[in-house]
Amino acid sequence: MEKGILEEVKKLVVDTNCPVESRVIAEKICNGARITSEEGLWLYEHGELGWLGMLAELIRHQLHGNHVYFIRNFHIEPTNICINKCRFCSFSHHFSQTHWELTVDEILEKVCEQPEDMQEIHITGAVHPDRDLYYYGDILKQIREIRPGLHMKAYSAVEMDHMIRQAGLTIEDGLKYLKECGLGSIPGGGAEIFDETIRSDIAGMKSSSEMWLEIHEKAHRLGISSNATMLYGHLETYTHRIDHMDRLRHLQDKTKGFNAFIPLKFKNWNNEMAQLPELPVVEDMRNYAVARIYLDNIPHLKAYWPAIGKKNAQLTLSFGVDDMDGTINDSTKIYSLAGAEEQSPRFTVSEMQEFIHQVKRIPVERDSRYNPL
Ligand code: V47
Repeated sequence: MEKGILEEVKKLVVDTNCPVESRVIAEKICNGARITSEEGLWLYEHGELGWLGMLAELIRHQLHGNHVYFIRNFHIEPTNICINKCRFCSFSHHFSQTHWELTVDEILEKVCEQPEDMQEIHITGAVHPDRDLYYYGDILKQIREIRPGLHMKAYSAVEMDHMIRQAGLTIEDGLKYLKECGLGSIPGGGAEIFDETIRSDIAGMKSSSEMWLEIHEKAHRLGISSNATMLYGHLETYTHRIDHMDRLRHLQDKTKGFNAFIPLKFKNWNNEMAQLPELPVVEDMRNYAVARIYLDNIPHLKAYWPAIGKKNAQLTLSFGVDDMDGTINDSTKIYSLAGAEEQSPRFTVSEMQEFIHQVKRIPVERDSRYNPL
């Protein structure tokens, strides 16, 4: 398959009927060279869906062959009480007016309910005003006691910024402490869009882009890997998306600590930005493809299927995606509250395998470090 695509791409390189920009970009991709931010912007502005998909698939195939990764995982969302007032958020107490917080015992109970073969817990939620590093560190320690083999991907950089400041520590010492408590990696949430003007409009009170990047950089230097997200399809332009990915690509050149990039499509239910229409699926697929092409140094491109629905997630496998997040086990509400079609997101392992087989790919169950199991 790769050979077929490579031949097609090579034809494009010499096809003088194609715009010169597309030939230059195709040639770079054939040679494994990096595209510039201007070229990235050109892809967004002029790249036709099938053409972008072909380029992204070539890269994906060179990196991962026909494998599609997935993990047995579940989420814990500790609270919806939040100091931030992000206008796109349907989860926090600000819009719903209902306040809740799980007790530590309730969290531990949820962990105990999960099957023994669970690989990863993903903990993220709102930024509670009163909880600090030691509170959240204790949760990790207690989960580790119950399930020593469970990888803990916990607390977005935005949550960490607040909890570490509450405890009066430096970012570095805070991260070291969480690592001692059992933190395995950091989820990609809170990145939203790095452009400072758009960020302050949609998420004005949230930690800055600089702080998000600083926390991930410091974590990588301490040997803690992480993911990166991008919230798209709201007020941002293509230039803002390229700027966002460019900041990630730059950091990744320095640290190599990002495992996966996860585009997150803005969903418009029950939030202060509900008047904005959601993007058409074609735009989602173009966005996945450009991300795969632009982020040449982040190994995995992940589709978060609870956000876009199972059918669309299956389509992303033809636009550069190699990672289908996880089985989830109906444990997250962030997207169902924002209007995602998956109101009780859940895949059994055999359903996930069948889902991947349907598009003629090979399902590979992985651990949190992408080792095949
Ligand atoms: O930062 C919140 C997004 C993120 C909406 O690291 C919304 O493996 C769209 O980061 N419409 C949290 N998006 C979730 C997250 C994540 C998800 C899956 C996997 C990983 C990983 C990380 O959810 C927030 C924000 O960008 N979000 N509300 C909304 N209405």
